[in-house]
Amino acid sequence: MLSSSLIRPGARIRTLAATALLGLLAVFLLPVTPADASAPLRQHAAGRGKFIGTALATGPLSNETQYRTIAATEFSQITAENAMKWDATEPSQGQFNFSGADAIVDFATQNNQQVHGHTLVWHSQTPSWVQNLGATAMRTAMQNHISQVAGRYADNPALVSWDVVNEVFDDNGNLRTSFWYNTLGQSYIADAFRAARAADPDARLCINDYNVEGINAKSTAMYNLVSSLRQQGVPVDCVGFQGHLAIQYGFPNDLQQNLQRFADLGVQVRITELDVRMQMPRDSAKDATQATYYRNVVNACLAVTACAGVTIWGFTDKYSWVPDTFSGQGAALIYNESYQQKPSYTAVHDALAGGTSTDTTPPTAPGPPAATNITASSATLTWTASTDSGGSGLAGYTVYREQGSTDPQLGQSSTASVTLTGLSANTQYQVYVRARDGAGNLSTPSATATFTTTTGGGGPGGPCTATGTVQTQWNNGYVVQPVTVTNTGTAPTNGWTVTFTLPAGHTVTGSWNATLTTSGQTVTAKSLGYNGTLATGASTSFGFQASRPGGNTQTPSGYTCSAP
Ligand code: 9MR
Repeated sequence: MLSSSLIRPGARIRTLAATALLGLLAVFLLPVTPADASAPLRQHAAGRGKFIGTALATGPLSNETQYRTIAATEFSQITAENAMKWDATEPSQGQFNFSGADAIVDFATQNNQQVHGHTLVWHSQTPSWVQNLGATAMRTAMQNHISQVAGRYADNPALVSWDVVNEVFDDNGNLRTSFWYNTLGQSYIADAFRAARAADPDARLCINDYNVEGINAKSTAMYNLVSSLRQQGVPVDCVGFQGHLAIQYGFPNDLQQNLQRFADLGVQVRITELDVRMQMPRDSAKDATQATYYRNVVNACLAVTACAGVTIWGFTDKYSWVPDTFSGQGAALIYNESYQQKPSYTAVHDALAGGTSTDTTPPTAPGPPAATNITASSATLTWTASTDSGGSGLAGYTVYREQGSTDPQLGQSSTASVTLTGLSANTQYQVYVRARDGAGNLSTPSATATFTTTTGGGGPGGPCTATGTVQTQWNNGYVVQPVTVTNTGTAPTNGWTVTFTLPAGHTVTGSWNATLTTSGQTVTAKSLGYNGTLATGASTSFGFQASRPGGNTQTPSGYTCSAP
């Protein structure tokens, strides 16, 4: 929070007061009632005391009417996707260019929107002239850049907040060894905040990062840094959680809890760069899952008083950074390439509009699943559909494996059937299904069904089994050791092959006691000369190490052995 002594007397204070009064009037005069159900996002967000933001690219902003219209109508806060970054604003030392940044601020002003400045100090999109400076010159250049860029908009009432430093952590929670850190040490962070406060005393100053949505090593490092900076009197007012999510990596279910622990430090929190990507092509099941992610993020922010709002990283799939960065992935936003609203738009809209009348009635429980087409690694489950009467509609089903305290998900479907893949051979599975509705309510579980996958292998050397144990894991990697291979046949093996499924985005980085090859998500491990022969009942083992996207908690599954 800004203390009043830090607020400079002047135009901004009067503007803030006037805005607050208008906001109050808006709340009283324009209650969000069912008659407003189709109102734009920003109207519903205002009714809940939050902003709804989007990142904007200056190209389409200057030459696409549809882009401008949606940006102006639907959103109450704007972030420049690139136009305020260092490479745009100070490409060579002391030569400032504010054409793109001004275009964003002017657009926001015309449309009665706020601007969140992004970003003053980052390791990326910073020209090499900065990176090559020595320590003293680099610190001076940083302070000058902050002073010029934040200073330019300090008296502009549209510009309300800044990402002062961006992405200062590695995924394991260590400070990123960027050129900033390597040249200046950790002190550059506090120095940047102090310089920003001096340049714009009444802007809210944020630290921003990705993979910090859930409670994990990186978000805990962020928590500790923010706490310690504030104890030292460094002006950190706000924490930005970027929210670059992917449906294949699961939703960070502790998002609300995580936001709240930061809020309890006394800082404002916000979602700054929300998008939810998927493996292409889109389909209705993926769209439904994506919509649930968007809804959950908005609901988490609504549930935390100190959460100021949610910014989506662009709004149309026509202009999204995702396909350029993650090959084969996309469709991460709330409008498609032709500016049609997607289910994710409806989810954001309805969550913001929901008020207290959100659907809280879960769907009925699905019927008991029946397993057919059972192989060594797959099975098809079919059940009687659920119904939903709460208003938000049935969104889909999740299949779980009954396994005690935490039951892992085996699959998801938007219809009353799914084919599970990546199962282990010769293994008994006890499974059940839960339905979910558009508001994220989960039904009670169906009755369980039990089936056993068939035995893999079975060639001349006899069948074998493989089981993998995760020996150790960290935020963005793990070691599986041992993968135990056992000859369950009646004759010795003459070489064995184990296959298993690597979750999307994971990469094998090392292995021992077997030769591993990867094709798509399937890894094939072949025995070596010295461990291919196993007597009946004998075991051997191999191991491997893999990396995975930070924050992703999946590990491989479906170890299947054959000994042809
Ligand atoms: O969306 C931005 C893309 O157009 C740029 O090419 C990219 C360059 O690094 O930056 C993207 O925005 C990033 C943001 O500034 C910081 N968090 C991650 C965003 C996605 O990469």
